[in-house]
Amino acid sequence: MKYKKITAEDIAVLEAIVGKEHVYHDEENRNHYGHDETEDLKFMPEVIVKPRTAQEISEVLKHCNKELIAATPRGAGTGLSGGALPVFGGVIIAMERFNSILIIDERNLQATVEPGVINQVFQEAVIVKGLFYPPDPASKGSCFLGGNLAENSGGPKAVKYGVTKDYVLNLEVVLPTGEIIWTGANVLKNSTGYNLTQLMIGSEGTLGIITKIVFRLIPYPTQTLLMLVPFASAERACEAVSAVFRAGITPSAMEFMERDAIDWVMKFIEVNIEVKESTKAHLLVEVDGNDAETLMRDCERISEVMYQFDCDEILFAETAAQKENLWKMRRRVAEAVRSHAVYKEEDTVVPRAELAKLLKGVKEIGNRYGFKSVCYGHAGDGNLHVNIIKENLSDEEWTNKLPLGIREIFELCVELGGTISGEHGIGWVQKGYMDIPFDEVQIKLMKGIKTLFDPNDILNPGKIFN
Ligand code: 2HG
Ligand code: ZN
Repeated sequence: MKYKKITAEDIAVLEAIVGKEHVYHDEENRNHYGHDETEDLKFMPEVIVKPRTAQEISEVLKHCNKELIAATPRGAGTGLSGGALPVFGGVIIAMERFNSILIIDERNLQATVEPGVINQVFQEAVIVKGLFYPPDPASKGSCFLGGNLAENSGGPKAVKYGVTKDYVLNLEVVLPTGEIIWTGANVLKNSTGYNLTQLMIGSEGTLGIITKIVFRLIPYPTQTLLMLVPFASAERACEAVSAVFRAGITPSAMEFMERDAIDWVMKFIEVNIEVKESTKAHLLVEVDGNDAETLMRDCERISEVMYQFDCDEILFAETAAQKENLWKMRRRVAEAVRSHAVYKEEDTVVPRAELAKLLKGVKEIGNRYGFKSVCYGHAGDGNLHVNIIKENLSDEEWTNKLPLGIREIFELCVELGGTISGEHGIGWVQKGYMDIPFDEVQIKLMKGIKTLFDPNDILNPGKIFN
């Protein structure tokens, strides 16, 4: 598909729609919007527009659809699979001016928000009313809710509370051909036709642009307890994870960090905790609720399980400061790896009880291909972030040999009953591996849906599929 290069006439049309002051084509802005948080990727847009209403987006998309101009929606640019990058140039539709929390309906425990609201801003706005929006990606301080829907984002709390899709009731969406639709209804149960709401979630900005989100909320749990559990064996740490659930406890977070992850992040954020020489990995386990007694009992039960898997002395974080410190460490691991090494991030996911086999397999594949990895992530979901470190691999090996190793890792995930992305999406970087979890029948179905929504393939083209 050849996309039309943007002309002065196109710019004039865009300025007439969104206002001259909301159209940018200077070098600095084009550079800024040419990358997201995906390691070593850059694609320059020709122009950036910052609309304020669904109607404006509708007119922009109608113009792009008529002129065959590539249009890429973008939230905060915290994505990790290149999903918001304009791989064919064209126009970036930046959603940052859609930044209002429109309604917090305390009677129905619902909220209507715009996609450019930052995750943590929304969380804090409902907590003050005793309400809770649980999905908490590591980037929650900067990522937009619209981007969280685009990638069906997760985060540590997903293990107990589920992921973004579990909180969405209804969406206002602008289609690539300009129509503005609502996908559902503001109800907790809905069995009315195909589920267009869930189809939009995780569609990575390729089926339509979300302009309003109706979320369901739950009561806010007032208390938490947090434990950092050291292990002399990373595999034993992974084996302990599913045993906790079999013991009848659902923690509100169950994170895994290999030794390098914790060493590098302590150096990166200048926080220090005692780590024994023999420690190879940690689990960070949180329980939440409203009754301190129950939480203490849950922690005792979890500790018993952990000791059955040969953990070392467990660190209990009871004060807010101690908890804050441990979470800060976990949330900053990705940045610490980024600052420490050239790396490639893989967002593997398997059934929880297969985690140890996955970790073992990743290390074995790494030995055979000569690459080191630092693994951490949401062990409770079976979601392991494998950060492959370039270190002494040559550029040639990094570019041509490593993809073969990544392919073996993904084949192992599928063999273990898993798939190739738990929360970061496919976007641009993983599309070459889509033949591993899917056959041509499934891919054909997905491409058919894309063509139905976007017949001229102008919305976020080049993503998810080859
Ligand atoms: C996390 O869990 C985020 O820390 C980022 O999903 C993971 O960048 C990464 O590898
Ligand atoms: Zn993650």
